[in-house]
Amino acid sequence: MTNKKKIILVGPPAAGKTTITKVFFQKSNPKILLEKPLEPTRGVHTSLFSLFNSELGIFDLAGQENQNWFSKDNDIFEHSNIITCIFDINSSLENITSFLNNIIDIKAKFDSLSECKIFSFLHKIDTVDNSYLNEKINAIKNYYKRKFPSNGFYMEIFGTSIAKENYYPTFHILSNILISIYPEDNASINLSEYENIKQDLKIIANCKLSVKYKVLNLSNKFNLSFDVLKFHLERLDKLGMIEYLSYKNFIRLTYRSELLKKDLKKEIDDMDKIREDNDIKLFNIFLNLNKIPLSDF
Ligand SMILES: Nc1nc2c(ncn2[C@@H]2O[C@H](COP(=O)(O)OP(=O)(O)O)[C@@H](O)[C@H]2O)c(=O)[nH]1
Ligand SMILES: [Mg+2]
Repeated sequence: MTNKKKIILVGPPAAGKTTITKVFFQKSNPKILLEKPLEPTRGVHTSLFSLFNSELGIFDLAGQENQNWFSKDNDIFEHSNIITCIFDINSSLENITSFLNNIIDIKAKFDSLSECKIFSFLHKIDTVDNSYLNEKINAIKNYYKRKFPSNGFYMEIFGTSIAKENYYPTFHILSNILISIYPEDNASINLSEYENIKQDLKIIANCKLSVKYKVLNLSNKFNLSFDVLKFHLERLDKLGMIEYLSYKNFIRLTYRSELLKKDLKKEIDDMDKIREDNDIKLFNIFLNLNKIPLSDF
């Protein structure tokens, strides 16, 4: 049996938990999810993946049922590797800390959570300015310094959002959190895979947005054999970077690529410097992530 990893997303209703899961783990278009809100989640929404020889469960807990998660149903938290608490950045300090206090109590209650890491996202930072975000983070940190003056309570707090300018920074935060529960060598990238990812990125960098490309022609454009090109296109499709059109005879870059392209050009010119780059790590993680049917878990 491979090992199991468990990540919980929890927070007040309408904070953005389901949106985050859908946008980053299910390739949903962030533009559409900002315009067309989702139905509130009922109970727990579970997504299962395989990643680096583990079974990874991501549990999105309905905010409407928080009182149950904190009382009679609190065994849902057992054996979590990570609990990510998601708040609307505009929530009051009092609401945020009283929610976090419940999570701290739960962590203390279960032995299986002794190694569990707690993170907080102050989400929807696109609705505030940077100074407000920093003030809020400091206010939360100061509250916990006062509450636990001796040993403290260490928790990383991030500002997140699915809006255009925050999309990749947030994606990188999530990837780094995800990778933090795996041994380092699991996620190391060998030279041939590094070259593969470099080629994936070159295809994105050198295709224009909104243009339909004939797959046959791309083989010439990138000087790749048809099979090698197809290999890269399958990877880019898996990452949600391209979409296939006309029975896979054509491709087009997606909105995910559009957001990535903004920073990509300068990196591509200096590829050797980006071995440790966040985008390479992100590609590596999400290329290794495979959805598994619920019944197999
Ligand atoms: N401005 C803004 N709104 C967001 C963001 N993420 C989610 N939302 C909105 O927040 C609302 C609640 O999202 P949802 O994912 O259903 O929240 P949940 O109850 O925590 O699962 C929806 O209307 C989303 O469009 C974001 O990054 N910025
Ligand atoms: Mg939800």
